[in-house]
Amino acid sequence: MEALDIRRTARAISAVENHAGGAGEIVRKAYRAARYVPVVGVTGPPGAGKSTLVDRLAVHWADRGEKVAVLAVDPTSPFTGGAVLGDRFRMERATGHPLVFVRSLASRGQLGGLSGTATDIVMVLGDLGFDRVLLETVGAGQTDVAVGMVADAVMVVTVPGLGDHIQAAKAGILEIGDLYAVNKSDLAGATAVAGHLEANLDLVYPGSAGRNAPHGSGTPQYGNPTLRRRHGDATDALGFWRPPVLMARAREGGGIDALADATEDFLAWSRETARYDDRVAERLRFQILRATQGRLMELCLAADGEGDVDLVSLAGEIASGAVSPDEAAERLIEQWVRRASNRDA
Ligand SMILES: Nc1nc2c(ncn2[C@@H]2O[C@H](COP(=O)(O)OP(=O)(O)OP(=O)(O)O)[C@@H](O)[C@H]2O)c(=O)[nH]1
Ligand SMILES: [Mg+2]
Repeated sequence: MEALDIRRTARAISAVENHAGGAGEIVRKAYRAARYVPVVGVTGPPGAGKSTLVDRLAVHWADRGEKVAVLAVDPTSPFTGGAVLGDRFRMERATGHPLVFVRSLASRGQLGGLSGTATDIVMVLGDLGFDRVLLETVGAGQTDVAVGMVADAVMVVTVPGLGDHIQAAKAGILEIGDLYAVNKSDLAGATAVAGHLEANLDLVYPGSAGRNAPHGSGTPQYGNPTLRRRHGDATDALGFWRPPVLMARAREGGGIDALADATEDFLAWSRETARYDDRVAERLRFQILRATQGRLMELCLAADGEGDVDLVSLAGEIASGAVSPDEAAERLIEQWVRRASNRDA
């Protein structure tokens, strides 16, 4: 089997992450190769054992011959100070495996931007020959949204001892998981956590109580539209996915095979029902808009100073309370469009 070129991979990813010279060409080449590899997102509260779990899962798939890339998003902001990277993402088994590449990405507080860059990086990893990407993010509000944006399958990790389960439900974890892992199930209270999760899932997936497999018929229900788009409706026997809840003991390696199998089951279901394609298409639409935003900014910057409206005067108007930044942007764009159409005429 062909070995991983770790250094080449690391260089390519650094270039894309830092928007360094050559990054544009690397990314364009990757999109042209169009090798879409499954991305498994693993999210959950700090200390839940996400890294330990990802370490185990990466080795699980690598032992089966897959080339696995692990991306760990470091949510450390300049304001909160730094966690020590080596500690947060210690993945000893994976790092030592010849078929696994491990890399952390700094989020720099730009979550929308991060998911865009992460999507590009995933494409580059596909082009470099990886077969699967594992993405660890700490579940804290918006990072959840970001992982849902980048990943084809989202695994939400919970643990006993967090206390308020209603709080967890409010934080939106029930809206992002394609599967749930109750880790540290060697500790007391794990069964209760799983029970709470199942009960909450009964509420957000009406008509699906008591079944993980899509069999039988429920009463017509109309749940959360986002979830219906992602997982279908309980009345639709084959087109419905009820996220399973599985127990894990990542530290000792318990429950890993079952989690990996459930992830594969979800990805297979997702492909069969074309929901996989829907997610990819949604992501690509976001990438187009992101690129459009960047391009528009470049164009306006390049033309700055050529018309009556320029950045310096607009900033002055904002400072004096005459306009808001979005009104200023509107004027800048209008001027650019006007000048461009005059040029074309
Ligand atoms: N008891 C028990 N501890 C575990 C288990 N899995 C992981 N841990 C421990 O939990 C602690 C945190 O594990 P990590 O894998 O770093 O957790 P994390 O969610 O990645 O943490 P952050 O990235 O900092 O949010 C470590 O001390 C692990 O050894 C488990 O199954 N049982
Ligand atoms: Mg971690």
